[in-house]
Amino acid sequence: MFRKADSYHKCRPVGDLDAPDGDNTETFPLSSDNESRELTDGFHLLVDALKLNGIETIFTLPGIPITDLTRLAQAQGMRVISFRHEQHAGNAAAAAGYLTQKPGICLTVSAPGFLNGLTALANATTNCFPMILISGSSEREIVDLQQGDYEEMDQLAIAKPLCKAAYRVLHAQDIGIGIARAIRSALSGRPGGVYLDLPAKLFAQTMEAEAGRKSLVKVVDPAPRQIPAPEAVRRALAVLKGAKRPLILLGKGAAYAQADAEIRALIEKTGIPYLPMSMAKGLLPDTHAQSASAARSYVLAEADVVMLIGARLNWLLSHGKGKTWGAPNAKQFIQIDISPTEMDSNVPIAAPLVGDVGSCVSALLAGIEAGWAKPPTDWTAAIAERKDKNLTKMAETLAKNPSPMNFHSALGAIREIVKERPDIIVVNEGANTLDFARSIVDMYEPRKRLDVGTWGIMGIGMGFSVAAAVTTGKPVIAIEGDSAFGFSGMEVETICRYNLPVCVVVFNNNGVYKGTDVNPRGGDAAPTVFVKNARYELLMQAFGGVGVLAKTPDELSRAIKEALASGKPTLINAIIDETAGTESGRITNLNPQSAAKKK
Ligand code: ADP
Ligand code: TPW
Repeated sequence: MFRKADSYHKCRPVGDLDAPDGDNTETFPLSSDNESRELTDGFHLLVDALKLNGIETIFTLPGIPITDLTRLAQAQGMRVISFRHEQHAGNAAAAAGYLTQKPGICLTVSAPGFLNGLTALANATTNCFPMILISGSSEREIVDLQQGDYEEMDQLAIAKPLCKAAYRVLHAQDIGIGIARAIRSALSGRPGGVYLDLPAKLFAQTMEAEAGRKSLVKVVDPAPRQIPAPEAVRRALAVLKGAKRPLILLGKGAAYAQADAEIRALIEKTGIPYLPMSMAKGLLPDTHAQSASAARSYVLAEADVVMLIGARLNWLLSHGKGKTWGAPNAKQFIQIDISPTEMDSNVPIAAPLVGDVGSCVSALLAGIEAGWAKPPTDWTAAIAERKDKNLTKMAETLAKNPSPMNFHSALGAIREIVKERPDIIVVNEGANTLDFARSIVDMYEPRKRLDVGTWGIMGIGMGFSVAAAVTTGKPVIAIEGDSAFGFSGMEVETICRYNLPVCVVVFNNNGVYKGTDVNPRGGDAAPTVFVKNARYELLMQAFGGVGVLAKTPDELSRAIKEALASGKPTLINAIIDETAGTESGRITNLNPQSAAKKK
């Protein structure tokens, strides 16, 4: 952990580029009479502070001033996963945070590296995933006077509005408290992204090792349980009891909370039908009798009481109002959320239950006496009828085998594989590829589905896949639109370098949404189309992985099975009919031109 202040920086430059004016080698300022005094420095304190708090992995891209930090972290036994672009390191950190309930760490260089990581930090905050973006920064004195330092930027000011909290550490003795504050901010209450600004000078600062050791902080109970008030529990139970057509809506906050057994018990004991939001799929198996996914429109419109568990009434739920939700003001909402200000954000919440999902659900369970009446059968039977009808329709569609493949036939093959291997993690992005996969590929276990989340952001694919493989050791299937894949495609090299069991399936329909647009004036290609018949599989082969071209569901299925059996990085170029799909998938209505048409 700590070492005699002798060798580390004497034998290697602090930076990884030669300083413009020559030697940039630094030595510790030891006086002759304390040659054996034990010292530590910013580099070591940072690694020690993270390890002390059980953080074992760093997602990064090296450069001045953090190169040595990445080397030291690895030398000290941390897993250091080095990416080709900071956004993907940041996305990996965010997904790791979501999967493990420990903040994922993304470490970047200053200005441009920091900015590349910032999208991921903002996205993590939007998704309520805990992560910490740690960026090296330039000399404060020069930045503040805007004198033009190497990669000069006031990073702290820029990060602040885009994350939950932002801190800067100026002195080595404050590293311990800085890391502690970052961890607690990321994890407590509503989880989110935290920015930690570390000026280059800090890393080489030395202090007495013993004082350094004492300055470190092991955070006690970083995400304290938040117990709901008893009267709030009683109110929620009363509203639930009065319901004739109750519905439970599970969101990714419920999945994050890891209260899987309690949630399942609540749903099964009450007998209430439930709908999982995209990343809550698998919290209970999608094949569960009470799942109302296949009757989604019906239950949203008809339910009279809706209990939200870790889900916001944002655009993904039409803000809790409008046509989707049936007759105006005909519903009562119960909402379980750790963030008090989430209540009444879009519509009035009749019974707010502020607390962590585990505590709130346990409190509700405790209040449900043995004689709890299950929902009226006319409600559950009406749902079952619609479900059956829609599932039969889906089965008919999946049974077709068109040539070329369409989204359904390709996803039908993946659906069967996930059914056989429910421990696989599915990463999913694109437009049609996302929307169809969400409804076709059933999930069976909690936190096995990672996708574009609250923003519907493209580019999470390879970063999330790397994080999923690294943090769980489980195989990953990344179901990617060809446009979506392009945002992080270079990270296939990262996947090969760490030999991760990731199988990327590119749904290749020659463009964004589809590949059929034509420029009416001739000349340049239309903005949404790509090079036709692109050979994405060769990208994986370039780095020693397996690349396969699949034109039929059988070929696709065989290639995925081989990837799962071998554990080798694999990319399958799945050729999809370029006329299949719709503009923007299922959110066509959000396109300005369709809004204008409606007027
Ligand atoms: P989805 O997109 O799946 O509908 P959202 O991201 O909109 O889900 O909502 C997640 C919600 O869960 C957020 O409002 C967040 O505050 C909440 N949340 C996150 N973790 C917890 C937790 N441990 N307990 C209670 N609520 C939580
Ligand atoms: C960071 C806008 C939404 S979906 C999409 C884009 C560019 C790609 C759709 O094409 P793809 O999928 O992936 O080939 P498919 O199945 O329909 O063929 N930039 C960012 N985020 C978003 N959401 C966009 C642009 C977008």
